[in-house]
Amino acid sequence: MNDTNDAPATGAGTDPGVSAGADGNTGDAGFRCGFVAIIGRPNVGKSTLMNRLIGQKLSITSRRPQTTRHRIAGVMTTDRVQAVFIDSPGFQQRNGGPLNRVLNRTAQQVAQDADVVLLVIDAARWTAADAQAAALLPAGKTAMLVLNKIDAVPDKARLMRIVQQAQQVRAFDEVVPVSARNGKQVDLLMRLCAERLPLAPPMFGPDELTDRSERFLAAELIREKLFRQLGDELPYDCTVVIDQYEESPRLRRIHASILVDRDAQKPIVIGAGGERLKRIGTQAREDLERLTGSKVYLELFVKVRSGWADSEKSLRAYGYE
Ligand SMILES: Nc1nc2c(ncn2[C@@H]2O[C@H](COP(=O)(O)OP(=O)(O)OP(=O)(O)O)[C@@H](O)[C@H]2O)c(=O)[nH]1
Ligand SMILES: [Mg+2]
Repeated sequence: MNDTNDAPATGAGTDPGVSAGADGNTGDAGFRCGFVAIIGRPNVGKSTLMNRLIGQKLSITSRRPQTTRHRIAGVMTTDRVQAVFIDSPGFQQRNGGPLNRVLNRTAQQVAQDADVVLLVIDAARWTAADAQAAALLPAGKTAMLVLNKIDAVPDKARLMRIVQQAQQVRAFDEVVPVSARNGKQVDLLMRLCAERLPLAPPMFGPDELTDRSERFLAAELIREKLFRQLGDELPYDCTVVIDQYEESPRLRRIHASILVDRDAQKPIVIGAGGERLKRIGTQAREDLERLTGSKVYLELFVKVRSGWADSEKSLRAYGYE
């Protein structure tokens, strides 16, 4: 299965429309800067939304739940505001193994540290998992309900019912229906976020897009291709590590390993005659060349590391916070 239904990242918010600060200041004194956490259950489109908000394909997305495993910042800067969006792993209602525990802790921490929290839900329904995520939002924090995927919900009366259900769990400061896929109302969401950020100087340089290294983004892009190529065939216990990353101005030479949990999973990743691994490599290389603006030489290996996701200690060794 090849999941290519990714939203094109054309960018919504070149101008989030914050004029002077609330105190009427202009210039540096009126500059707003802060963190916007993107929270919600798996697969509601959090990463697609962040990419759309910042106008870049930064966070990986796929049709499968639990695509995002690491918090990642996406920075949007204008001459008046800097919004630092934090994409987080989808919030799990079931208490699964160590990986789920770590992912939930990450999501909760992200919400705690933010100036504004966006609870993203699928506009088609309000689920018990949404209610649980809403109930866990820190009290007293600016929180907005984002109903995503409105392109797929023709019945607008349904949205009203969902909003009522959500408001019973948490009094949201704003309710914003959007489509991360086609960008509808994402500029409005950007404006509402910007208005709520505190008056503060920028934390990132004007051209900085993320807090993550190129090496991290490379591993994530390979994992995205793996997820998209494998569909439902492989359980979640695979990850990607970068073994070697050589950087010169016009070339990146990268060796990466895909770690699977069991011997039997290896041929699934490699595919008949190595076809699948080759496709994963080609697609990842193309994305990496776009991201780095340089030529990329990518070599992929598949290795068995039994139990890599079985304990929090080994998860830490593989970069999970
Ligand atoms: N129709 C439609 N689909 C969308 C929209 N936004 C995202 N999707 C799709 O929803 C799926 C999940 O998107 P992601 O952005 O990976 O979702 P996520 O919430 O980050 O998922 P996790 O990282 O697993 O928690 C992908 O197939 C997206 O293409 C939207 O506005 N409309
Ligand atoms: Mg995600």
